[in-house]
Amino acid sequence: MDHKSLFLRKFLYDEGVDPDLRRLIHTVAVGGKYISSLLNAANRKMAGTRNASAEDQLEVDKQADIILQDMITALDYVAEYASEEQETVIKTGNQHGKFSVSVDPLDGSSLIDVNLAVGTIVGIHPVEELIDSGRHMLAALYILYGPLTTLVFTTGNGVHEFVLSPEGEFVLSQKDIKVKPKGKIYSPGGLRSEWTDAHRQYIDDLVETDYKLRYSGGLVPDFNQIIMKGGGLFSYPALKENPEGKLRLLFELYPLAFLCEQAGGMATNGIENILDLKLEKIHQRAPIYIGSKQEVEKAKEYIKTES
Ligand code: AFP
Repeated sequence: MDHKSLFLRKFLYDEGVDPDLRRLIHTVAVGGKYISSLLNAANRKMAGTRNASAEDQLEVDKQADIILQDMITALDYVAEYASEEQETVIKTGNQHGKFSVSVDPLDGSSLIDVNLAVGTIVGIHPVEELIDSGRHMLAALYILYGPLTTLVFTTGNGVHEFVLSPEGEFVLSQKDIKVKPKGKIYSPGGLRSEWTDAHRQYIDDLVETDYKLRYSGGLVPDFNQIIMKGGGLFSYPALKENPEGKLRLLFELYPLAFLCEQAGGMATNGIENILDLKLEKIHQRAPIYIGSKQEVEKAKEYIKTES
């Protein structure tokens, strides 16, 4: 490793990030290392069976949730832990708790058995704001478990990517990542037969203007590709039978919307900005169009014809 490599902890310190927020982000990063090694263990295909010590093999997404819950709730400045894997918010009872943390421990876990990339998504809110909107977020990050394990985060001062080195450190790989006003790739979301007319017309417009289809079925790798390829459009739309779509506002959409806006992009449910949507319940879903401003604005034009 180049001796000038910038580790995550040093980068956060140099950026002047609040010390407790620095420690929380680093704790999540360490949890990501444990999850990365969990995914590389052969036993992931043995879930539902019993290991040598007759312990039940948990699904990896539940194992990932246990890792992150144990590490995050042990921090005395964390007040609440909300997980996509759990029905209710865990209140730590910490007297000095100042952060509420939302976690999608392992998004896309159904893709693991076909060896496709999956990810962890984390949002960090001031304790008094978790169940409100996304506008007060202090930090957002995702960890992508692919050929490399990468961590992409923002604390409201740009978007930066770190890669997990063989030595086990997250090392800065890209600083101040930006999304261009217009991209070349799109992810349409859902089943075509379930799309509304407005969504279908919008996607057909992108196809007719030579956008390339990029869709793995994993939100984190698909969104990461939009960010790292400099732009484009990811969508999971309102569906005829499910007008709220599939993706969860608190656990998935708020963090990615914060990251995308920090990278100069945009995120909407077709009508309002994602970060302005009011959260009424923790497993609330919402449609999403996220990525380059031009594509997202165009989506709003199509969707408003339907509302
Ligand atoms: P799983 O977590 O059940 O694998 O779903 C992954 C996901 O929530 C998200 O990662 C994808 O963007 C979306 O589903 C893909 O959904 P479709 O398979 O309906 O396109």
